[in-house]
Amino acid sequence: MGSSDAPRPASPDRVVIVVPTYNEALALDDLVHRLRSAAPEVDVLVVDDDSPDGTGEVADRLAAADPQVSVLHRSAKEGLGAAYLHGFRTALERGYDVIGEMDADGSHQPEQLHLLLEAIAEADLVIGSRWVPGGSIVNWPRHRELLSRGGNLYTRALLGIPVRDATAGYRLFRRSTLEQIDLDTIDSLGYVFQADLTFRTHQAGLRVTEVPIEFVERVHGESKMSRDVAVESLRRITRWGFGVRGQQARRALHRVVGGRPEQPQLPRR
Ligand SMILES: Nc1nc2c(ncn2[C@@H]2O[C@H](COP(=O)(O)OP(=O)(O)OP(=O)(O)O)[C@@H](O)[C@H]2O)c(=O)[nH]1
Ligand SMILES: [Mg+2]
Repeated sequence: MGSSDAPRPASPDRVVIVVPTYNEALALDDLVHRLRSAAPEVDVLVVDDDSPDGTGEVADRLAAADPQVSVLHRSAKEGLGAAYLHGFRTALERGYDVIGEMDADGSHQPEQLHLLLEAIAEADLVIGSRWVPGGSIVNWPRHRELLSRGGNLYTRALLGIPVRDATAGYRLFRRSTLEQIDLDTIDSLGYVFQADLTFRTHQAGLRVTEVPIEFVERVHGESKMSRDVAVESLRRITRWGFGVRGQQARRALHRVVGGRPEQPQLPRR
């Protein structure tokens, strides 16, 4: 069939999903094949931090076999946020309209990507959410569920953002969102990066939409979640929270002090 007979895509947007990897050799091949067959129009950019288990070579093999898959090799493990920043900058340079995030371990299911792609038409950031009605988790240990629910409750309350799963890592950003939130000033290198970007997007007055997803516990490999990662999150979110509260207090004070002239004036004689 000639290419002119092919159905035109519903949206002309060029989309890339950035997949950060550290020791995901057992999971990556399956994930990339699922992603490419679930959303054939979407490109994949793997960002590997020189994984000792050979993930980088798996990614190279996938890229050699498929022009829509490419790889960034970084020289050392510097955290999830650092890997995503590198991937986002490269995706922006390459001219993509929509830039996404997905874990390599199969927790985020490529077969649900269409839900996020549909929602990005009316949003600046779409989050695949575990904690909105219809969202779910499969085989996640109770302590991880409590950590995620508690962390999200804390984040929402402290930062005042109306997002149920601010720490989730299944997302789509419009390129304009990433251009607006100033990637150069982000220094959250660990998992708190996700909350940081949610907060910045909300602060910029942009539209954040959550769509329910099913989050599945990884089958292969090990979690990179650690005590240090959790402590970094707690520290930073608390600091930002006090920043927000300080701003609100200053604004309220300003309204009181600055509001005096607007008080009803006594008629002059
Ligand atoms: N490039 C890079 N990728 C990372 C780094 N840390 C984590 N990742 C990747 O980020 C994704 C999320 O990490 P996970 O360990 O699955 O974190 P998690 O989903 O919170 O933890 P589990 O639920 O236990 O799997 C995976 O694809 C990891 O391979 C890192 O320092 N560098
Ligand atoms: Mg995971």
